Amino acid sequence: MEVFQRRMGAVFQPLSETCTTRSGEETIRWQDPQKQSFQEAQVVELPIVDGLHPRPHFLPLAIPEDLSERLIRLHGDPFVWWMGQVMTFIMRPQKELITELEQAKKRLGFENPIVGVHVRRTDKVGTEAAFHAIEEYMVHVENYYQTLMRREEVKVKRVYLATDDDSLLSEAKQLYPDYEFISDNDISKSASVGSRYSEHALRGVITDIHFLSRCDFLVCTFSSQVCRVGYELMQDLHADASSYFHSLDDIYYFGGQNGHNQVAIYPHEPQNAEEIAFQPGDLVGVAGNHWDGYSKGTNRRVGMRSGLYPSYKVENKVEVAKMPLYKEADSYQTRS
Ligand SMILES: Nc1nc2c(ncn2[C@@H]2O[C@H](COP(=O)(O)OP(=O)(O)O)[C@@H](O)[C@H]2O)c(=O)[nH]1
Ligand SMILES: [Mg+2]
Repeated sequence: MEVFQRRMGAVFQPLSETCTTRSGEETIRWQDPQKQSFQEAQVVELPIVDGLHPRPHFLPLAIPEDLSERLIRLHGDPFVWWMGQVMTFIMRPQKELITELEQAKKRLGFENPIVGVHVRRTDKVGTEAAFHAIEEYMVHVENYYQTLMRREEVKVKRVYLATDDDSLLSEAKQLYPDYEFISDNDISKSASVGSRYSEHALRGVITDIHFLSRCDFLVCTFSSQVCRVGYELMQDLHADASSYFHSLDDIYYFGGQNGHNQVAIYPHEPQNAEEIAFQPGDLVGVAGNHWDGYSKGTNRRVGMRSGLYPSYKVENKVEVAKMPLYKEADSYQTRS
């Protein structure tokens, strides 16, 4: 824990200038915020988000009520914008890191337009995600540039390649000689399972996430937290960057989130045994998008059976929660 705090302090500014220690007169574990013991405690210890109980309404994927009306009107995925704000704050760089990132930008020749490709391999493949060859990513990179070239002249098709597989850069360069790959192979080497917990590797992954967030479009697997953070940070730099990505696997999620629901906007009659039915207004718990026009999920009104449905027949349900300042904590709401 201390090592973690020291390392994070070396790269990011502290979350608070005044609240800098985790010790206090009353230290309690997370509990119902309406209890007096919670309100009087100086320090509340939080477990990892999956273990948080009771589960407050303001957990992801909720957005703050006071911003909700404007956010829903202006942004294609309000929660991602909100998390982008939170992450941009948490990751405010120390001076030294700013200099390092500026130097890396010059050294690597990072310039827009550029498409960010994140390829997560090593320990993830076969455990939490499937293997995807570079060709699967490059189809979407090429699509992006074909569309862009109809609007403007593109002299160089640049790709920022972030990966924990240090053999991928040379493979990509060989297969795609008409692209310019911007990538730091030493960072990929440092991301190997044996060395990724060093301070050097920490700076490497921060650098990769920083440049992914500065790309014009991301092609990656949202099963990886690395790309999801890049996508979140990206939202701070555009009015609405909610569609500036292509994920080869999962839809966007926040690890440990409360359920992700959609609302049916058109009725659906199953065309075969694999599909589910719904009526406009039904709540659909979404499990994933097959990226072929169909998503998979459960009609919460009818029961537990999950099945396929056309993705265009639903829209995201944006969860809204009160996120008051600490002094107003008695108005926190929880659900068990
Ligand atoms: N530098 C760098 N490190 C990576 C990259 N992808 C994965 N890693 C390493 O792998 C770790 C994976 O972290 P984790 O939060 O578990 O994300 P996930 O397993 O990809 O969902 C990161 O903290 C890095 O150490 C990458 O593209 N660049
Ligand atoms: Mg992981």
